[in-house]
Amino acid sequence: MKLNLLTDPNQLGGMLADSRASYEQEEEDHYGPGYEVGSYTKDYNDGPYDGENDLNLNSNPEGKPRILLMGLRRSGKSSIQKVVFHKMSPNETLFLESTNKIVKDEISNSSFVQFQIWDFPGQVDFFDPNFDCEMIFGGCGALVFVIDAQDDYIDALMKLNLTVTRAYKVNPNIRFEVFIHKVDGLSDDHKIEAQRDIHQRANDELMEEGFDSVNLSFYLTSIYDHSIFEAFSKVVQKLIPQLPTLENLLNIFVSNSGIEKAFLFDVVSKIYIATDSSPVDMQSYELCCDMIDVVVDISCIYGTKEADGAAFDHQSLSLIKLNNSTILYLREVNRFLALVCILREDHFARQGLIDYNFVCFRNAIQEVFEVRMQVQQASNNPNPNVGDIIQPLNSVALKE
Ligand SMILES: Nc1nc2c(ncn2[C@@H]2O[C@H](COP(=O)(O)OP(=O)(O)OP(=O)(O)O)[C@@H](O)[C@H]2O)c(=O)[nH]1
Ligand SMILES: [Mg+2]
Repeated sequence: MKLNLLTDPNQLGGMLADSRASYEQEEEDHYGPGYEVGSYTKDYNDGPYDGENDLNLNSNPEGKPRILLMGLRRSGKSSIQKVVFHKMSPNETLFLESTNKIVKDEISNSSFVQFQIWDFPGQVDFFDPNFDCEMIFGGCGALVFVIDAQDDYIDALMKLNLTVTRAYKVNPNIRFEVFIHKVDGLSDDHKIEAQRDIHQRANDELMEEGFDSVNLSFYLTSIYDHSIFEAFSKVVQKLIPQLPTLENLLNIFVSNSGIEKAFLFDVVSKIYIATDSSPVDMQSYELCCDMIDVVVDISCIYGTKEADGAAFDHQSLSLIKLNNSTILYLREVNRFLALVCILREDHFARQGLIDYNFVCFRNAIQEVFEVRMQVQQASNNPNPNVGDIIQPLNSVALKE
């Protein structure tokens, strides 16, 4: 049997050249030719910048990409932030106190995905002179508005409208994401109906006020299942300028290796930063999330304590056979990222091919970020000499 193999490395080289060209074009389209890439990766962490790969998201003028969490009191904002980024168990959120000032959380120290989340108090008042709209919305990448679907949502819709129109006037580039939250208490029919109703009312109101060009995205979420991770994955993905390139690489990898679905995961947060273009079904995503938990837990218990005791390192690799002839296959991509694939057992007979293609894929990802680093270097230093560019590139090479 013959599969459409990627046995010729030049094939991948060609592919990479294409995706790089498109990446550079995207970069221009996204920011315009004069856009200066922020240098936040160097000053963002408390510790010294170690030159490892990281993903500089769509950032604000100070170089710090920001996601705002807004919504009425008790809608679940702090719970979302704690569950997704601080591994709090959903039941513990029952004891969270109401937030009374803006809480800024830097998701940067351990995670590949680097940004700030600002958790707002529910009673925030835009007309308060202390509320600096320019500062808050000016450098914001995404605004997540949380609506409690178990409660009457008329007040929440009014607040949503006020928030969106305020923010849009200051910064029309913000992405507006509406989480219809706590849907764990709703039947399937009720969920769909709530989403339809909220979608319609929110959009109608914006149209009436002349904000036709504002685009709201809606998600059904709950901290009691994986839906909140899935929704946050999508929010974060929209802020990653390299996303089309990553998807392209995943598509090529998947189609040449007989794989059904592949996710590129940020291991710490378990949000996926990219996947191939076949539709995502929730069950596959949940399986892959669970696999990461299994790998990290087993490594914590049985792993050797070398390499600063991290549960996820360059040797992380795992294979789980399910009882329905499906295989889950996890490989480390770099310090923060893992590729998790779902494939049929008979396709795994060609593991050599998959492993070879994986190495090509990992190198390609590496090159994407090298281009990114070059762009950053060049814009930080308008008159670079060769040494300035080559030196940092060496430091991001993967430790094999
Ligand atoms: N059933 C259910 N309850 C949730 C969910 N998310 C949060 N909650 C509960 O909602 C309550 C309020 O959560 P918080 O995270 O404190 O809400 P908040 O929006 O930060 O509230 P303020 O800080 O007062 O603005 C807590 O008791 C949570 O346990 C969910 O997905 N489902
Ligand atoms: Mg709160």
